[in-house]
Amino acid sequence: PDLLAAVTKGAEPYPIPPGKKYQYGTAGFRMKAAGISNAGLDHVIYTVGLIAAARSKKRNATIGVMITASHNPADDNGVKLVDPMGDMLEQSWEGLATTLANTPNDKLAKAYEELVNDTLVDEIRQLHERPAKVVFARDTRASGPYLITALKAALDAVKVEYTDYGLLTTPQLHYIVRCVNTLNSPYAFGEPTEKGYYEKMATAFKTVMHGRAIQGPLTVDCANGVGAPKLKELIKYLPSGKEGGIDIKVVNDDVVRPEALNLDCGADYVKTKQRSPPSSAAQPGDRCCSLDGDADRVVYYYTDESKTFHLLDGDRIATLGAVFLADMTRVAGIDQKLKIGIVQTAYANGAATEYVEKVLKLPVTITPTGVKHLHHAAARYDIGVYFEANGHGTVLFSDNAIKVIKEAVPKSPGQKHALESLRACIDLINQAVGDAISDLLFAEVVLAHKSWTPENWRNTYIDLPNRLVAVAVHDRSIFKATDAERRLESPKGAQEDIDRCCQMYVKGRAFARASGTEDVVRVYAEAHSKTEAEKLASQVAEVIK
Ligand code: NG1
Ligand code: ZN
Repeated sequence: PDLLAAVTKGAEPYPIPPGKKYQYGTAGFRMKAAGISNAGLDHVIYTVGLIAAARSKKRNATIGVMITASHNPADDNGVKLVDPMGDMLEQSWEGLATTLANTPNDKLAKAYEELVNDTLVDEIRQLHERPAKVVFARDTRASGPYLITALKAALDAVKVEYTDYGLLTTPQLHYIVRCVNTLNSPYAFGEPTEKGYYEKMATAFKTVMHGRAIQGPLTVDCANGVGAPKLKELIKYLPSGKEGGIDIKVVNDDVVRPEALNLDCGADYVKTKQRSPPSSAAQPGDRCCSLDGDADRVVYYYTDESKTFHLLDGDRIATLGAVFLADMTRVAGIDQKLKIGIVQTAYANGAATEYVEKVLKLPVTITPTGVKHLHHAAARYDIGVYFEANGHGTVLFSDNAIKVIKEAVPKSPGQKHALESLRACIDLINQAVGDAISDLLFAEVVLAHKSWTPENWRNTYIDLPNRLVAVAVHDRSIFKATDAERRLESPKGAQEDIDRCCQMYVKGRAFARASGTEDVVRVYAEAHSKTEAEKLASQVAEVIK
């Protein structure tokens, strides 16, 4: 009863504004935070504190809470929950989080009690007694510190032990959660500190590099977000170009002016506008990449001698990584024991899919949009490489793969080198979640091994011209997709119309699906020329309107 009174009391400063409806979406809760109490994000965060406590009791493990709105404008903010192994909150709990967020303060204590009671019926007594632990962090947004106050109020009310990690990238928090929960186990992930993260990555990087230097500097656009100070910190642990390592130039690192975040820079800008940030001083041929506001997405790009911009997106990073890992397992003589595959969504360029299947001869799985779908599909391979075209992804190694790689006995110096590289890749790649900083180091390592320029990388296959448009519709809920979102099953007849449009073009492929994060239907189209891809996209948009 004391506890429940505390929940009600603690919630007082954070009432739910009238008429608000919240939904735990693909990326947690996200909304405008300017005039926070108008949007009620503080109320949402308070309820997320309660959910984190209940989830921690249920799983008997530490749960993570990250306050960020990723690539969204500086005025927005949001929150996502991290499950014990550093993965995203289990889907069945998203509904519970939504219900609690929509509960007014006077009913919150009761709702929390029911939540804890219902989640594990036969352990009711222990569950309320069970200690809970939560760790949290935030990105650089101005609204972050206030929202942390709301989160702490909830955790204090339900007497949960917590650690405030201050500013972190989203993947760093996922890393910490996994480390805390695997400490002293055979699956220990690392030291649960920021320093532990840098040391693990730097050690792995040095091992895979074998003293080989990376040619030319890499320019990293940090979207004026939390990735900037964190990448600068990591650089202190990495060998420089002269020492057989890498030279990284950090740009768009202004975290002092909050409004600069994601403004005319960052991964989302580069991917959607298909151009370099206007502030870029890169010269033709320079290797560049852009992170998003919480550093869980990365895309590469360069301009050629004629100043034409070339994007090397998530599909490219996936194929680059898969080529390297497949080569290394072959050299190490363990390729017969490991099933390597790539996971994409329908937004992957058709040329990328064809390259993987026909040239690399690796299997491809297509899943619905959203990294949780890709992550689960990748876990079915021994080495599963997954990326969304927009740059969110990573590589997963199965327990079997880790065992095979760790236990293999080399029969030659070549095999020894390959096995050491594979072992280091297991550490270099943040398997908890897609991590821009870890992904870019991995991409750099592969480019160095192959002595590839960005142009060599681009020449592995040429993207089909494509067009992505957002179509405003009256009610997007009538658009029901099937077959990994590549076909519409409703409204009736729409898919037949789309098929007819596609048949009119060489290499024509198009699909329409309702967005999970915005009130629009997205139409993607590709064809063998730019004009045709654009025509196809507008024809399909007409079908949808
Ligand atoms: P929606 O709005 O459902 O298309 C977008 C991105 C996803 C993913 C999520 C989560 C595209 C086409 N879609 O999803 O890839 O990143 O946001 O942030 O880029
Ligand atoms: Zn992000």
